[in-house]
This record gives sequence, C-alpha cells and structure tokens, in this order.
Amino acid sequence: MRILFTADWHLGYTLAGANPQPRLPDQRRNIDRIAAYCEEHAVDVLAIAGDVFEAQERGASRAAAYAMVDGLRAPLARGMRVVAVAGNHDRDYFIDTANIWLTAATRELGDARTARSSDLSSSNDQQQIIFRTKPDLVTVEAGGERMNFALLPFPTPYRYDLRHDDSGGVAQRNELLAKLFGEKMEELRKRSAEQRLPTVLLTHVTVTGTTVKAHRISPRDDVVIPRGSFPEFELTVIGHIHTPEQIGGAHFYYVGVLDRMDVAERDYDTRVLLADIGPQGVREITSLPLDPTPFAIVVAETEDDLAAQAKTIDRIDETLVKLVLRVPRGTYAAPFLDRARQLFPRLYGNVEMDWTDEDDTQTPAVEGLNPANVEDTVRRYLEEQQMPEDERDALMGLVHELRAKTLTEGDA
Ligand SMILES: [Mn+2]
Repeated sequence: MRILFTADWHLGYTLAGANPQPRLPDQRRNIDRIAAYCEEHAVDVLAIAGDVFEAQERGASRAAAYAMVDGLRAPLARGMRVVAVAGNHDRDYFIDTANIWLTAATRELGDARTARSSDLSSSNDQQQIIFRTKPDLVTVEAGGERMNFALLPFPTPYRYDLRHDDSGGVAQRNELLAKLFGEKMEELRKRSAEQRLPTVLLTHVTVTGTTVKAHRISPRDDVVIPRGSFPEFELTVIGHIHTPEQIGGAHFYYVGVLDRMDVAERDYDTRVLLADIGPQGVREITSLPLDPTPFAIVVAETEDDLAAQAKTIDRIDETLVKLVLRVPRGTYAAPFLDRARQLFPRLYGNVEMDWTDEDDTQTPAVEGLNPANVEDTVRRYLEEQQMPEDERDALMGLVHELRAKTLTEGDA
C-alpha cells in the first residue's frame, strides 16, 4: 500500500501585521504538487499529521477547505483516501465541519466515478475522508492489502478525556496529558497487535530530542513526549515541528511543513514522504521535494539601499520580504514604506525599526518580538520575568481572555 505523508498545512493562514499576506496561493501550489505525486505514484492514502487548517474566520475557512478538495480533485476521484489527525491549530468544531464538507465534495467526485465503473463499490464502504480529533485505530484496505493507522491528535484535555482540575496549573496539566497520550498510544498498539496488521502511527506532538522548537507555541503550553515512551510501530510520522527530520535510526520521522511559514523558516527544504508498506512493514520510503516559497530579510538604511537590495532578489514577485529599517529615532518612515511596497510586491508583516542612535548595551527584554502573534509574544515576555507562578498564570489567563474576545469580535 502506498501512503504519502505530509503535515502542518496551516491552510488559510495569513501573515498578519501592517502588510498582511495571505498564504493560500502558496499552499495551493504545494497541494497541486502533492496531488501530482499522488497520481504519479498511484498513492492509496494521503496521511496528514495535523495542523491542517488555520483560518481565523468563516470565509477563509471555507476557501481553505475548497482549495484542499479542488487541489486533490484527481486523486480523490480515483478513490484515494485522506487520513488526518488534528493538531494544536485545528479547532475541533472546524474539523467536524471540514469532515462534512470534504466528504460531500468527495462524494460528488465519486458519483462520476461509480457511474463509470461498478467494481469500486466495495471500497466505497469505507470512509474516504478520515479526520480525527480523538485517538482512534482505523483499518484501511487498498490494493488487496490491509493496515492500521493509530491516530493520535495533539493532546488537549478534551481530546484525551482529562477531567478538568485547576489545582495543579499548566505544568501539571501537561504532565497528565503526556501520561494519557502514552497510555492511549499503548492501548492502540495492543489493539492493533491483536489484529496482526502493520501499523503506522500518525500524530502531532513534540518529542524529546528535537533540536527545533514547535511553531508558535510556548514551551509552557506544549506537551512533550519522551522518545522512549513510543512503542515500535512499523512507521511513525509526526507533525508539529516544521523541519523535516528523521529521529534516530528507526522509521520515525518529522515530515515537515507544507510551505515555509515565515522568515524564520527560510532555509527549510520542504518535502513529503512516500512510503510503500506491506504485511511485514516498510518496503520502501522516499523523500519527494515540495516547492517552498522564497523568503528574504532586507535591512536598509536609505531608500537607495532598498532599490539595491531588490536587485539581489531573483524571484521578487514570489519572495516574501521582511523589512528592517536602520534609521535614527524619529525618522519619518512613510516614504521608505511606500518605496518598499513598490519594490517588494510581497512585503509582509510589520516593518521592524532598528534605531541607529539607540544605546547598544540595552538588550531587549524578550527575543524575537512578533507583532503578528501578540499572545505568544506576551507569554514569552512573562516567562522571562521574575514573579510568582500563580501571578504569571493569572496574567496569562487575562491575556488569553483578551485574545479570545478579540477573535470573537473578529469573527463577527
Ligand atoms: Mn502544530
């Protein structure tokens, strides 16, 4: 059975700030490439290891789901299945909605297919779109072979039935979640072993031993699972960490992000994994390249600098540019910004000001301030301040509330 693995699509995500840049066209270009791989290699299952959707409001969510179905039209019409787990960015209610939309859209494609040939009716008994927000073991049959997917979404209290008990705080909650995650994983392994089927673990979580931090989540909110607590499945494929990476010698992989999310990921070589799995496990596994969007940081002191740097960027119409202005405090920046917008069609986010008359010895209280993600930035600031834990938790609670309120107003 041939399975194509991918993760961290973040469909519908927009680079926010004063110069917002929607990413759906970049994502769609890479979905099209994935669809072409699926056809070229007659892929039976497309497996997505979490963070499939990240759209902030209804219109963008619908566009994201549509881009997915439309991009995957050919393999879906052929009968390819999609198996996915929810990541930390996937909202449970939206996954349920997406399940319905995708199933309906796929059924329309399928009707044309069944009209052409009737011998596919047995495979129609199985669900074609399998998105899970709760742990589950799913058997998939294709090309006369059967195998299991152990599906473990990113751990949240709701998904892993953790009864809420506020006495312990975030650290204890995460410890409990890690324990429940381990227990679920072992339970699925046992059930699968009884069926004597090869098993792929698909999940979205941080594993100890990775060198890179998870994308836009503070260590306080992240649940970390020790590598040693993973049972040996035939293949383990994980999302959440955006760099493609094999961990250790076993078939244990971070598949990597669909496309570079921001300038911090500008060196990532994006890819998907194509695996052929038989009754004895992995027959073959290969890495296929995606088409990452170029990113650049432009640091300029004068308008002439801007023009000179624009000339050094090859694919200027595609390149997402982060601009840093090195000017004396009080410089009138508007002409710079106008010029920058003309020169760099995909200038994104807020322009960073690096004041040249600033005292060099003064270091920022928190590294990598990100105006596009207020909550995470404030969280990281609070983490670095000396204060009692309960005070920090209370402050963070307020920030969370404020952000939830802003999002609700944004939705309306
Ligand atoms: Mn994630």
